[in-house]
Amino acid sequence: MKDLIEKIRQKDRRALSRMLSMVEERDAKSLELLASLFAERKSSISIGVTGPAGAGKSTLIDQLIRTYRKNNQTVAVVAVDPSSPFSGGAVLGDRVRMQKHYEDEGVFIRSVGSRGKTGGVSFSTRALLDVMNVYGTDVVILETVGAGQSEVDVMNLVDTTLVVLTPEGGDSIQALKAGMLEIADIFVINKKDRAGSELMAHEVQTMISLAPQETSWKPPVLMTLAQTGEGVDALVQDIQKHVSYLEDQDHPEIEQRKLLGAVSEIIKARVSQEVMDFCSSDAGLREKLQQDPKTQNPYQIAIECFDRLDQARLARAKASKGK
Ligand SMILES: Nc1nc2c(ncn2[C@@H]2O[C@H](COP(=O)(O)OP(=O)(O)OP(=O)(O)O)[C@@H](O)[C@H]2O)c(=O)[nH]1
Ligand SMILES: [Mg+2]
Repeated sequence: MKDLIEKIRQKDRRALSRMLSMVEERDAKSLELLASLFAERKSSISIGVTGPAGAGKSTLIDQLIRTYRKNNQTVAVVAVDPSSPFSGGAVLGDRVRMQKHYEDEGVFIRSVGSRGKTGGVSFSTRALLDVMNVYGTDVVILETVGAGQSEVDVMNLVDTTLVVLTPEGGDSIQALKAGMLEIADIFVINKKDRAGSELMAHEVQTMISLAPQETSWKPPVLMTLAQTGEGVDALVQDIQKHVSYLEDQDHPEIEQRKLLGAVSEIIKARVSQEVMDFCSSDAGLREKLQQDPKTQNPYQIAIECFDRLDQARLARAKASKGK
């Protein structure tokens, strides 16, 4: 483990990859690893990109990567989205485009799937972002499809949130209803080549002016054509403005709430995994699951699992005292 930590400090790409896998697979040692490395996080720009499916988030991120790479900045991308090009679910064109970045030493792309692990994606995402920060990439970008509360929660992990909307369909309005308005630091109306984009930008402006203003930051509304990169330079400038705005802020009560949120999320992930691991290996539970489901009571089964977990813990505690 010490060896791995040392290699990450020396910016060994393969060590980083191994550590990221350990974190994602919730290796038993990963929590200790994260704890020992946490203080070594370097300051980096962290950007969240969310919005409806197909809005052009990945295309826009591709352009952001290009821009930052031109300035010699290193970039990490974490995609929390099973259909994202980063996880290989996209059309060929996207894959070919991303392939170029995979070959670039200054770019890391990683996707987070729930993959049956308990504790939600929040924990894995947080841990991956922290590892990237320890490694020290200049920019960290998080992509999520804005489909609900869990995506909104994940956006708390980054400093600057871009909400990407398009003039197409009613998805964008739905997204605003689903809480995207509250989390946006910058609005991006993408696909400006499509009819209705000006109107969309105008509507969003109106919504912003009507929404109760909680901070002194007023989210700008930008228009982009992600396929060609049009509007991306202005976007990068606004991201920088937001980063500077945050640097001037000091909100201890928000920091405190974030810390509490982080602790409870880490505990939840660990506890739910421990309980699930125990219960799924429990012979009593397996036997019940093999019986006629109609005769079974799920609450009762859960209670019995908890009882056996308590007993196992007690036995472990006694054994360690006896040593
Ligand atoms: N016309 C037009 N098409 C675009 C633009 N930006 C992206 N697209 C296309 O829109 C489609 C979806 O783009 P993606 O970047 O995969 O969108 P996404 O938001 O990442 O999609 P998911 O990850 O599946 O939610 C692709 O076919 C892109 O080529 C744009 O500015 N104009
Ligand atoms: Mg995508």
